[in-house]
Formats: sequence, structure tokens, C-alpha cells
Amino acid sequence: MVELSELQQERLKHKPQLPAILKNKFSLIKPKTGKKTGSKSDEKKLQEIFKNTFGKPIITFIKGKNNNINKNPINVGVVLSGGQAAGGHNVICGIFDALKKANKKSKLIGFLGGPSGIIENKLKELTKDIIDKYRNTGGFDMIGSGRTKIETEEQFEKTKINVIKNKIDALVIIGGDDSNTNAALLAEYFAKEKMNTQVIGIPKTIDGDLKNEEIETSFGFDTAVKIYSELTGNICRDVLSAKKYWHFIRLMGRSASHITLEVALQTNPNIALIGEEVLQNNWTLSKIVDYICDAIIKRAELGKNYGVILVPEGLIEFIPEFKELIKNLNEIMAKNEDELNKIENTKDKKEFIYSKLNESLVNLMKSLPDEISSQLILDRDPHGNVVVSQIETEKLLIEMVQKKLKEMKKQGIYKGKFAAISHFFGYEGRCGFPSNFDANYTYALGYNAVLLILNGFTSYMSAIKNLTEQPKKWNAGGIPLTMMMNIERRKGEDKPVIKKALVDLNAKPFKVFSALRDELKIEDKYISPGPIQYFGPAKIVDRITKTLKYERSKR
Ligand code: FBP
Repeated sequence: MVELSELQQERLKHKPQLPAILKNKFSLIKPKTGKKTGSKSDEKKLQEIFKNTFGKPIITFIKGKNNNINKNPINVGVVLSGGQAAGGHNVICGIFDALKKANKKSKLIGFLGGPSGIIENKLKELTKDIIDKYRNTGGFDMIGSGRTKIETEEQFEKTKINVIKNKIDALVIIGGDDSNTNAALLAEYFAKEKMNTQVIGIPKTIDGDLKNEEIETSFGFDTAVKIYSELTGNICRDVLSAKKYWHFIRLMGRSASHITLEVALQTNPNIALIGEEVLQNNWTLSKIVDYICDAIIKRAELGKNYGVILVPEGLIEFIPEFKELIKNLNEIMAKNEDELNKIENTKDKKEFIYSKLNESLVNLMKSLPDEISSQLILDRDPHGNVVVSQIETEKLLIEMVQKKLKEMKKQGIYKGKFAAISHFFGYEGRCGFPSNFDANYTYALGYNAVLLILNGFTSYMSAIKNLTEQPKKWNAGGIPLTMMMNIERRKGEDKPVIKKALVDLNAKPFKVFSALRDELKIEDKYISPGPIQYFGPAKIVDRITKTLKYERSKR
């Protein structure tokens, strides 16, 4: 347990606000059932895979007498899965408080170190003493997290054994798209095995890409973007003071560029690359380099040899030639896992891979700096994703921009000075003290999950909506996990997965940014939003992200 600072001790006392509907006695909250649901696409295939759990209705909690709610003591297991996101502890606190409110004899069991805790039966009971030390804290250290995917027959079998052994009535899985896909598979497995164990998912990821018509945002995004915006804003201020560096800032976000777009909206950098746009326009790496050089040259002509460029972590996978390369590498690495594991040195690994790639992809890999081509063949995560947090795209861009500017200098096109500094803002944003928004949202998500459980639901995601309003006006309910799914290629096979929400280039957040960006390239219109505030005027402490505001506001 980390030592508590004075601010943290003060935050322990913060009482998260619940949506008004959830403040009622549980026997006075009833589920309103919508129509049967389908899926994002591939409905037939998904129906086959989820024979017992496909097609459930959307649930909304409304006020009304509920005689069917489970009043018996129950045991709920909770697991944190994947990357850290601010508010994870508050989800657990919300589950705990709701469970105890329903029945003091109910128990909350934390599985340790992520989904592997369920498989390996590593757990601890979460008592009031433990819970009270983690209220409104960042991090996942109360029970730890991990990226193990429950996928083999043996793993499912072990999960079943441990769930039965520990008399777990329901499991709450706090995770991103992949972990919630796993939650759906687990719910289906339990149903197939005629077990009564329910499974409820919670939408977590700083990346902000677990959202759809029904899920407005994932938790952790709000805090992470506020932290990155503070850091980026500070750099902008430094740039304007020193006027001598170009800062290339890579921002986390494994695939979608939501984080970069939001930070751009909050800080007005000179350039923000958006992966989804790069893909749509089929921009090659050299086109991106030209785009950056153009801004550098124009600013140099105005005597501005400085600037700020935001690079989304997932950019590399959107550049067409790299998309193709990574797709091929993923397949080769999945199919030849055992052989590759036996090869110790990276040079030999690369040679092995080159023997399986076509000539143009080999040439592309060979054209890259050695570190970058090595980073591209690092082990995939358990869900088969390339680990983009380890690929230093910002450094690759600096190197290529430097080269291009040198050529242009020789041709007399560029007369400025170029000195670049690289940054990666990633892990800094995941475990900060949850913003008020994330503290409230996560607590409500956990609390609401218990209500779904007590009403007998399984294979649902806890859903809190109407988030642009004050928490008391938020709505609560459940969204069927299969409703968000489609079939995608993973580790060389077609798999059911929850569809990731990429940046929508026709939606307001991107449109606001793109309307401004030509001006931002040349003018210095930087904004320094400052740190997250926890105490003070509502317009400061309860500020929501621009993404959420633009996507959801009726205004
Ligand atoms: P989740 O999707 O699991 O929430 O993780 C998000 C993330 O923070 C990405 O932004 C990043 O690329 C990745 O995790 C880093 O993974 P790791 O923590 O394993 O280094």
C-alpha cells in the first residue's frame, strides 16, 4: 500500500455522488426491459458462439416496487483486467457499499493480479478496513491487475472449479474491450455448464475506445486526458518561453486517437496527428513527414523555430504500409510462436521473420531504424495486439523529419534551425487521483453492477448514462455484452470481440479540431489547462472532457 499524502487523506473523505435513481432502497428500484438486441455485425456467427446469452434486452433502472430482487447474502468476485485507469478502486468501493447495503452478510472477494487470479485461485476477501483505505485513490494496487486471457479449455475449467470452490455467485470484470469480450465468453461458458454464476462487465480504459450508442465513455479517460493536457500545456508554455525546440509528444492510446484528439482540443498544439484520418487518407509515412516539414518550414519563415506536435501511440498501425506489415507480423508471430521463442537474439529473430515476409515488407522493415524494427517484433499481448506503447514512433518521426529538412536545406528550401525533443506521456496518466468525474462515475458503475446482479442479470455491462449532466441526473442500467460485438481477426483466427470505437471523422470532436488546425499550425494559440482540481468552483472541478461534451451535449 502506498503512503497517503495529505491530499489523498482528504480525498478519502470524498463521498462520490450517485445518480438519484440508485439512492433509492433496492426494493424500490426495478428493471425496465427493452427489446431484444442484435450485435454490431456478424449476427449469425455470434448467435452460434453465444447460444445461451445472445440477444438479451437493454435494461434501464426505474423507480418502482421490486419483489423479485435477491435479498439473500451473496458472494461477489471482482477482478481488474488490463491497463490501469483512474477510478478502478472506486468501482470496487461502489460494489462493496451496494453489496453491504443489500445484505450485511454478503461478501466481496478480490481476485489478485487480474484474470490469472481466478485461474490460479489467488484471492482475498475485501473487508471494510481494506476498502476504506482506497476510496478515491488512483491505481489498481488494491488487488492488482493483469492481461491474462481466459481462453483455453483448461483455463475455463479451472475458472469453473475455483468459482464453485469459493461459492462465487457473480463475477464483476473491470476491463477494456478485450476483457469485456472475455466476460461475455465466461458468462456463456457458465450458462452452458448450467452454473448460476453471473458475469457483469465494467467499461474501463484510458484509451476511450470502449464506447458506443449505449456506453458514453470508459472510465479513466477523463483523468488521463486531464493529466496529459496539463503536461502538454506546460510544454506549450515552455516552448513559448524558450522558443528553441520542437517537442514531439507521443500520447498513449493503443489503437484509437481519442486521447490525442482530446489533448489537442484542450491545448491547441501546432500539429496533432489523428491515426484514423491517416488511414482514411491513405497517408504513407513519407506523406506524414512532408506534412510536418511543411509546418516547420512555414513557421521557420516567420522566425518560429519551435512548436508542439502530438503523435498518437496507435499511429503506426494506421499508416497503410505499417498496417500491412503489422498484420503480417501478427500472423507470422502467432503461427511460429514456438520456433520464435527458441531464438534468443533479435537479429536472428528478424532473419527468421524476413524469410516469411514478402519482399516489399522486408524492405520496409529494413528501412527502419534498428530499434524500431526490433520494437515491432516484441511479444504480442495475450489478446494478440502489438504492444504499441513500446514503439517509439515519435523518435522515428524526428529522425525522418531531420533527414528531410537536411535535404531541403541543401536545396535552399529551408533556412531554419531544427532541434527536437521527444516525450512519451503514457503511464503518467493512468494512476492519477481520479478526477471528480471519474470518482463519481466509477463508484456508480460498481454500485449499479450490484443492482444488475441482485436482479439476476448476466452477460451485461454496467451502464451509467446522461453523463454530460450532474451525477444526480445520470441514468443507470445494463447493456448486453453481445450487443457490442463483431468478428475480427486475432492471432491468425476469426474471433468474437467487442468493437472498438475509433475516432469518428464526421463527429463534432474531430470537426472542431480540423476547423482550427490550419491556424494552429502557424499561430501560437497554445492553452495551458493546468492540473486537475478537486476542490473549488463546480465549473472547474466538475469539468467534463470536450469529447464527451461535443459527442453528447444536446446543445
Ligand atoms: P487497456 O486497453 O487494457 O485499458 O490498456 C490501455 C493502455 O494503457 C494503452 O493505452 C497502452 O498501449 C497499453 O495499455 C499499455 O499496456 P501495458 O500496461 O501492458 O504496458
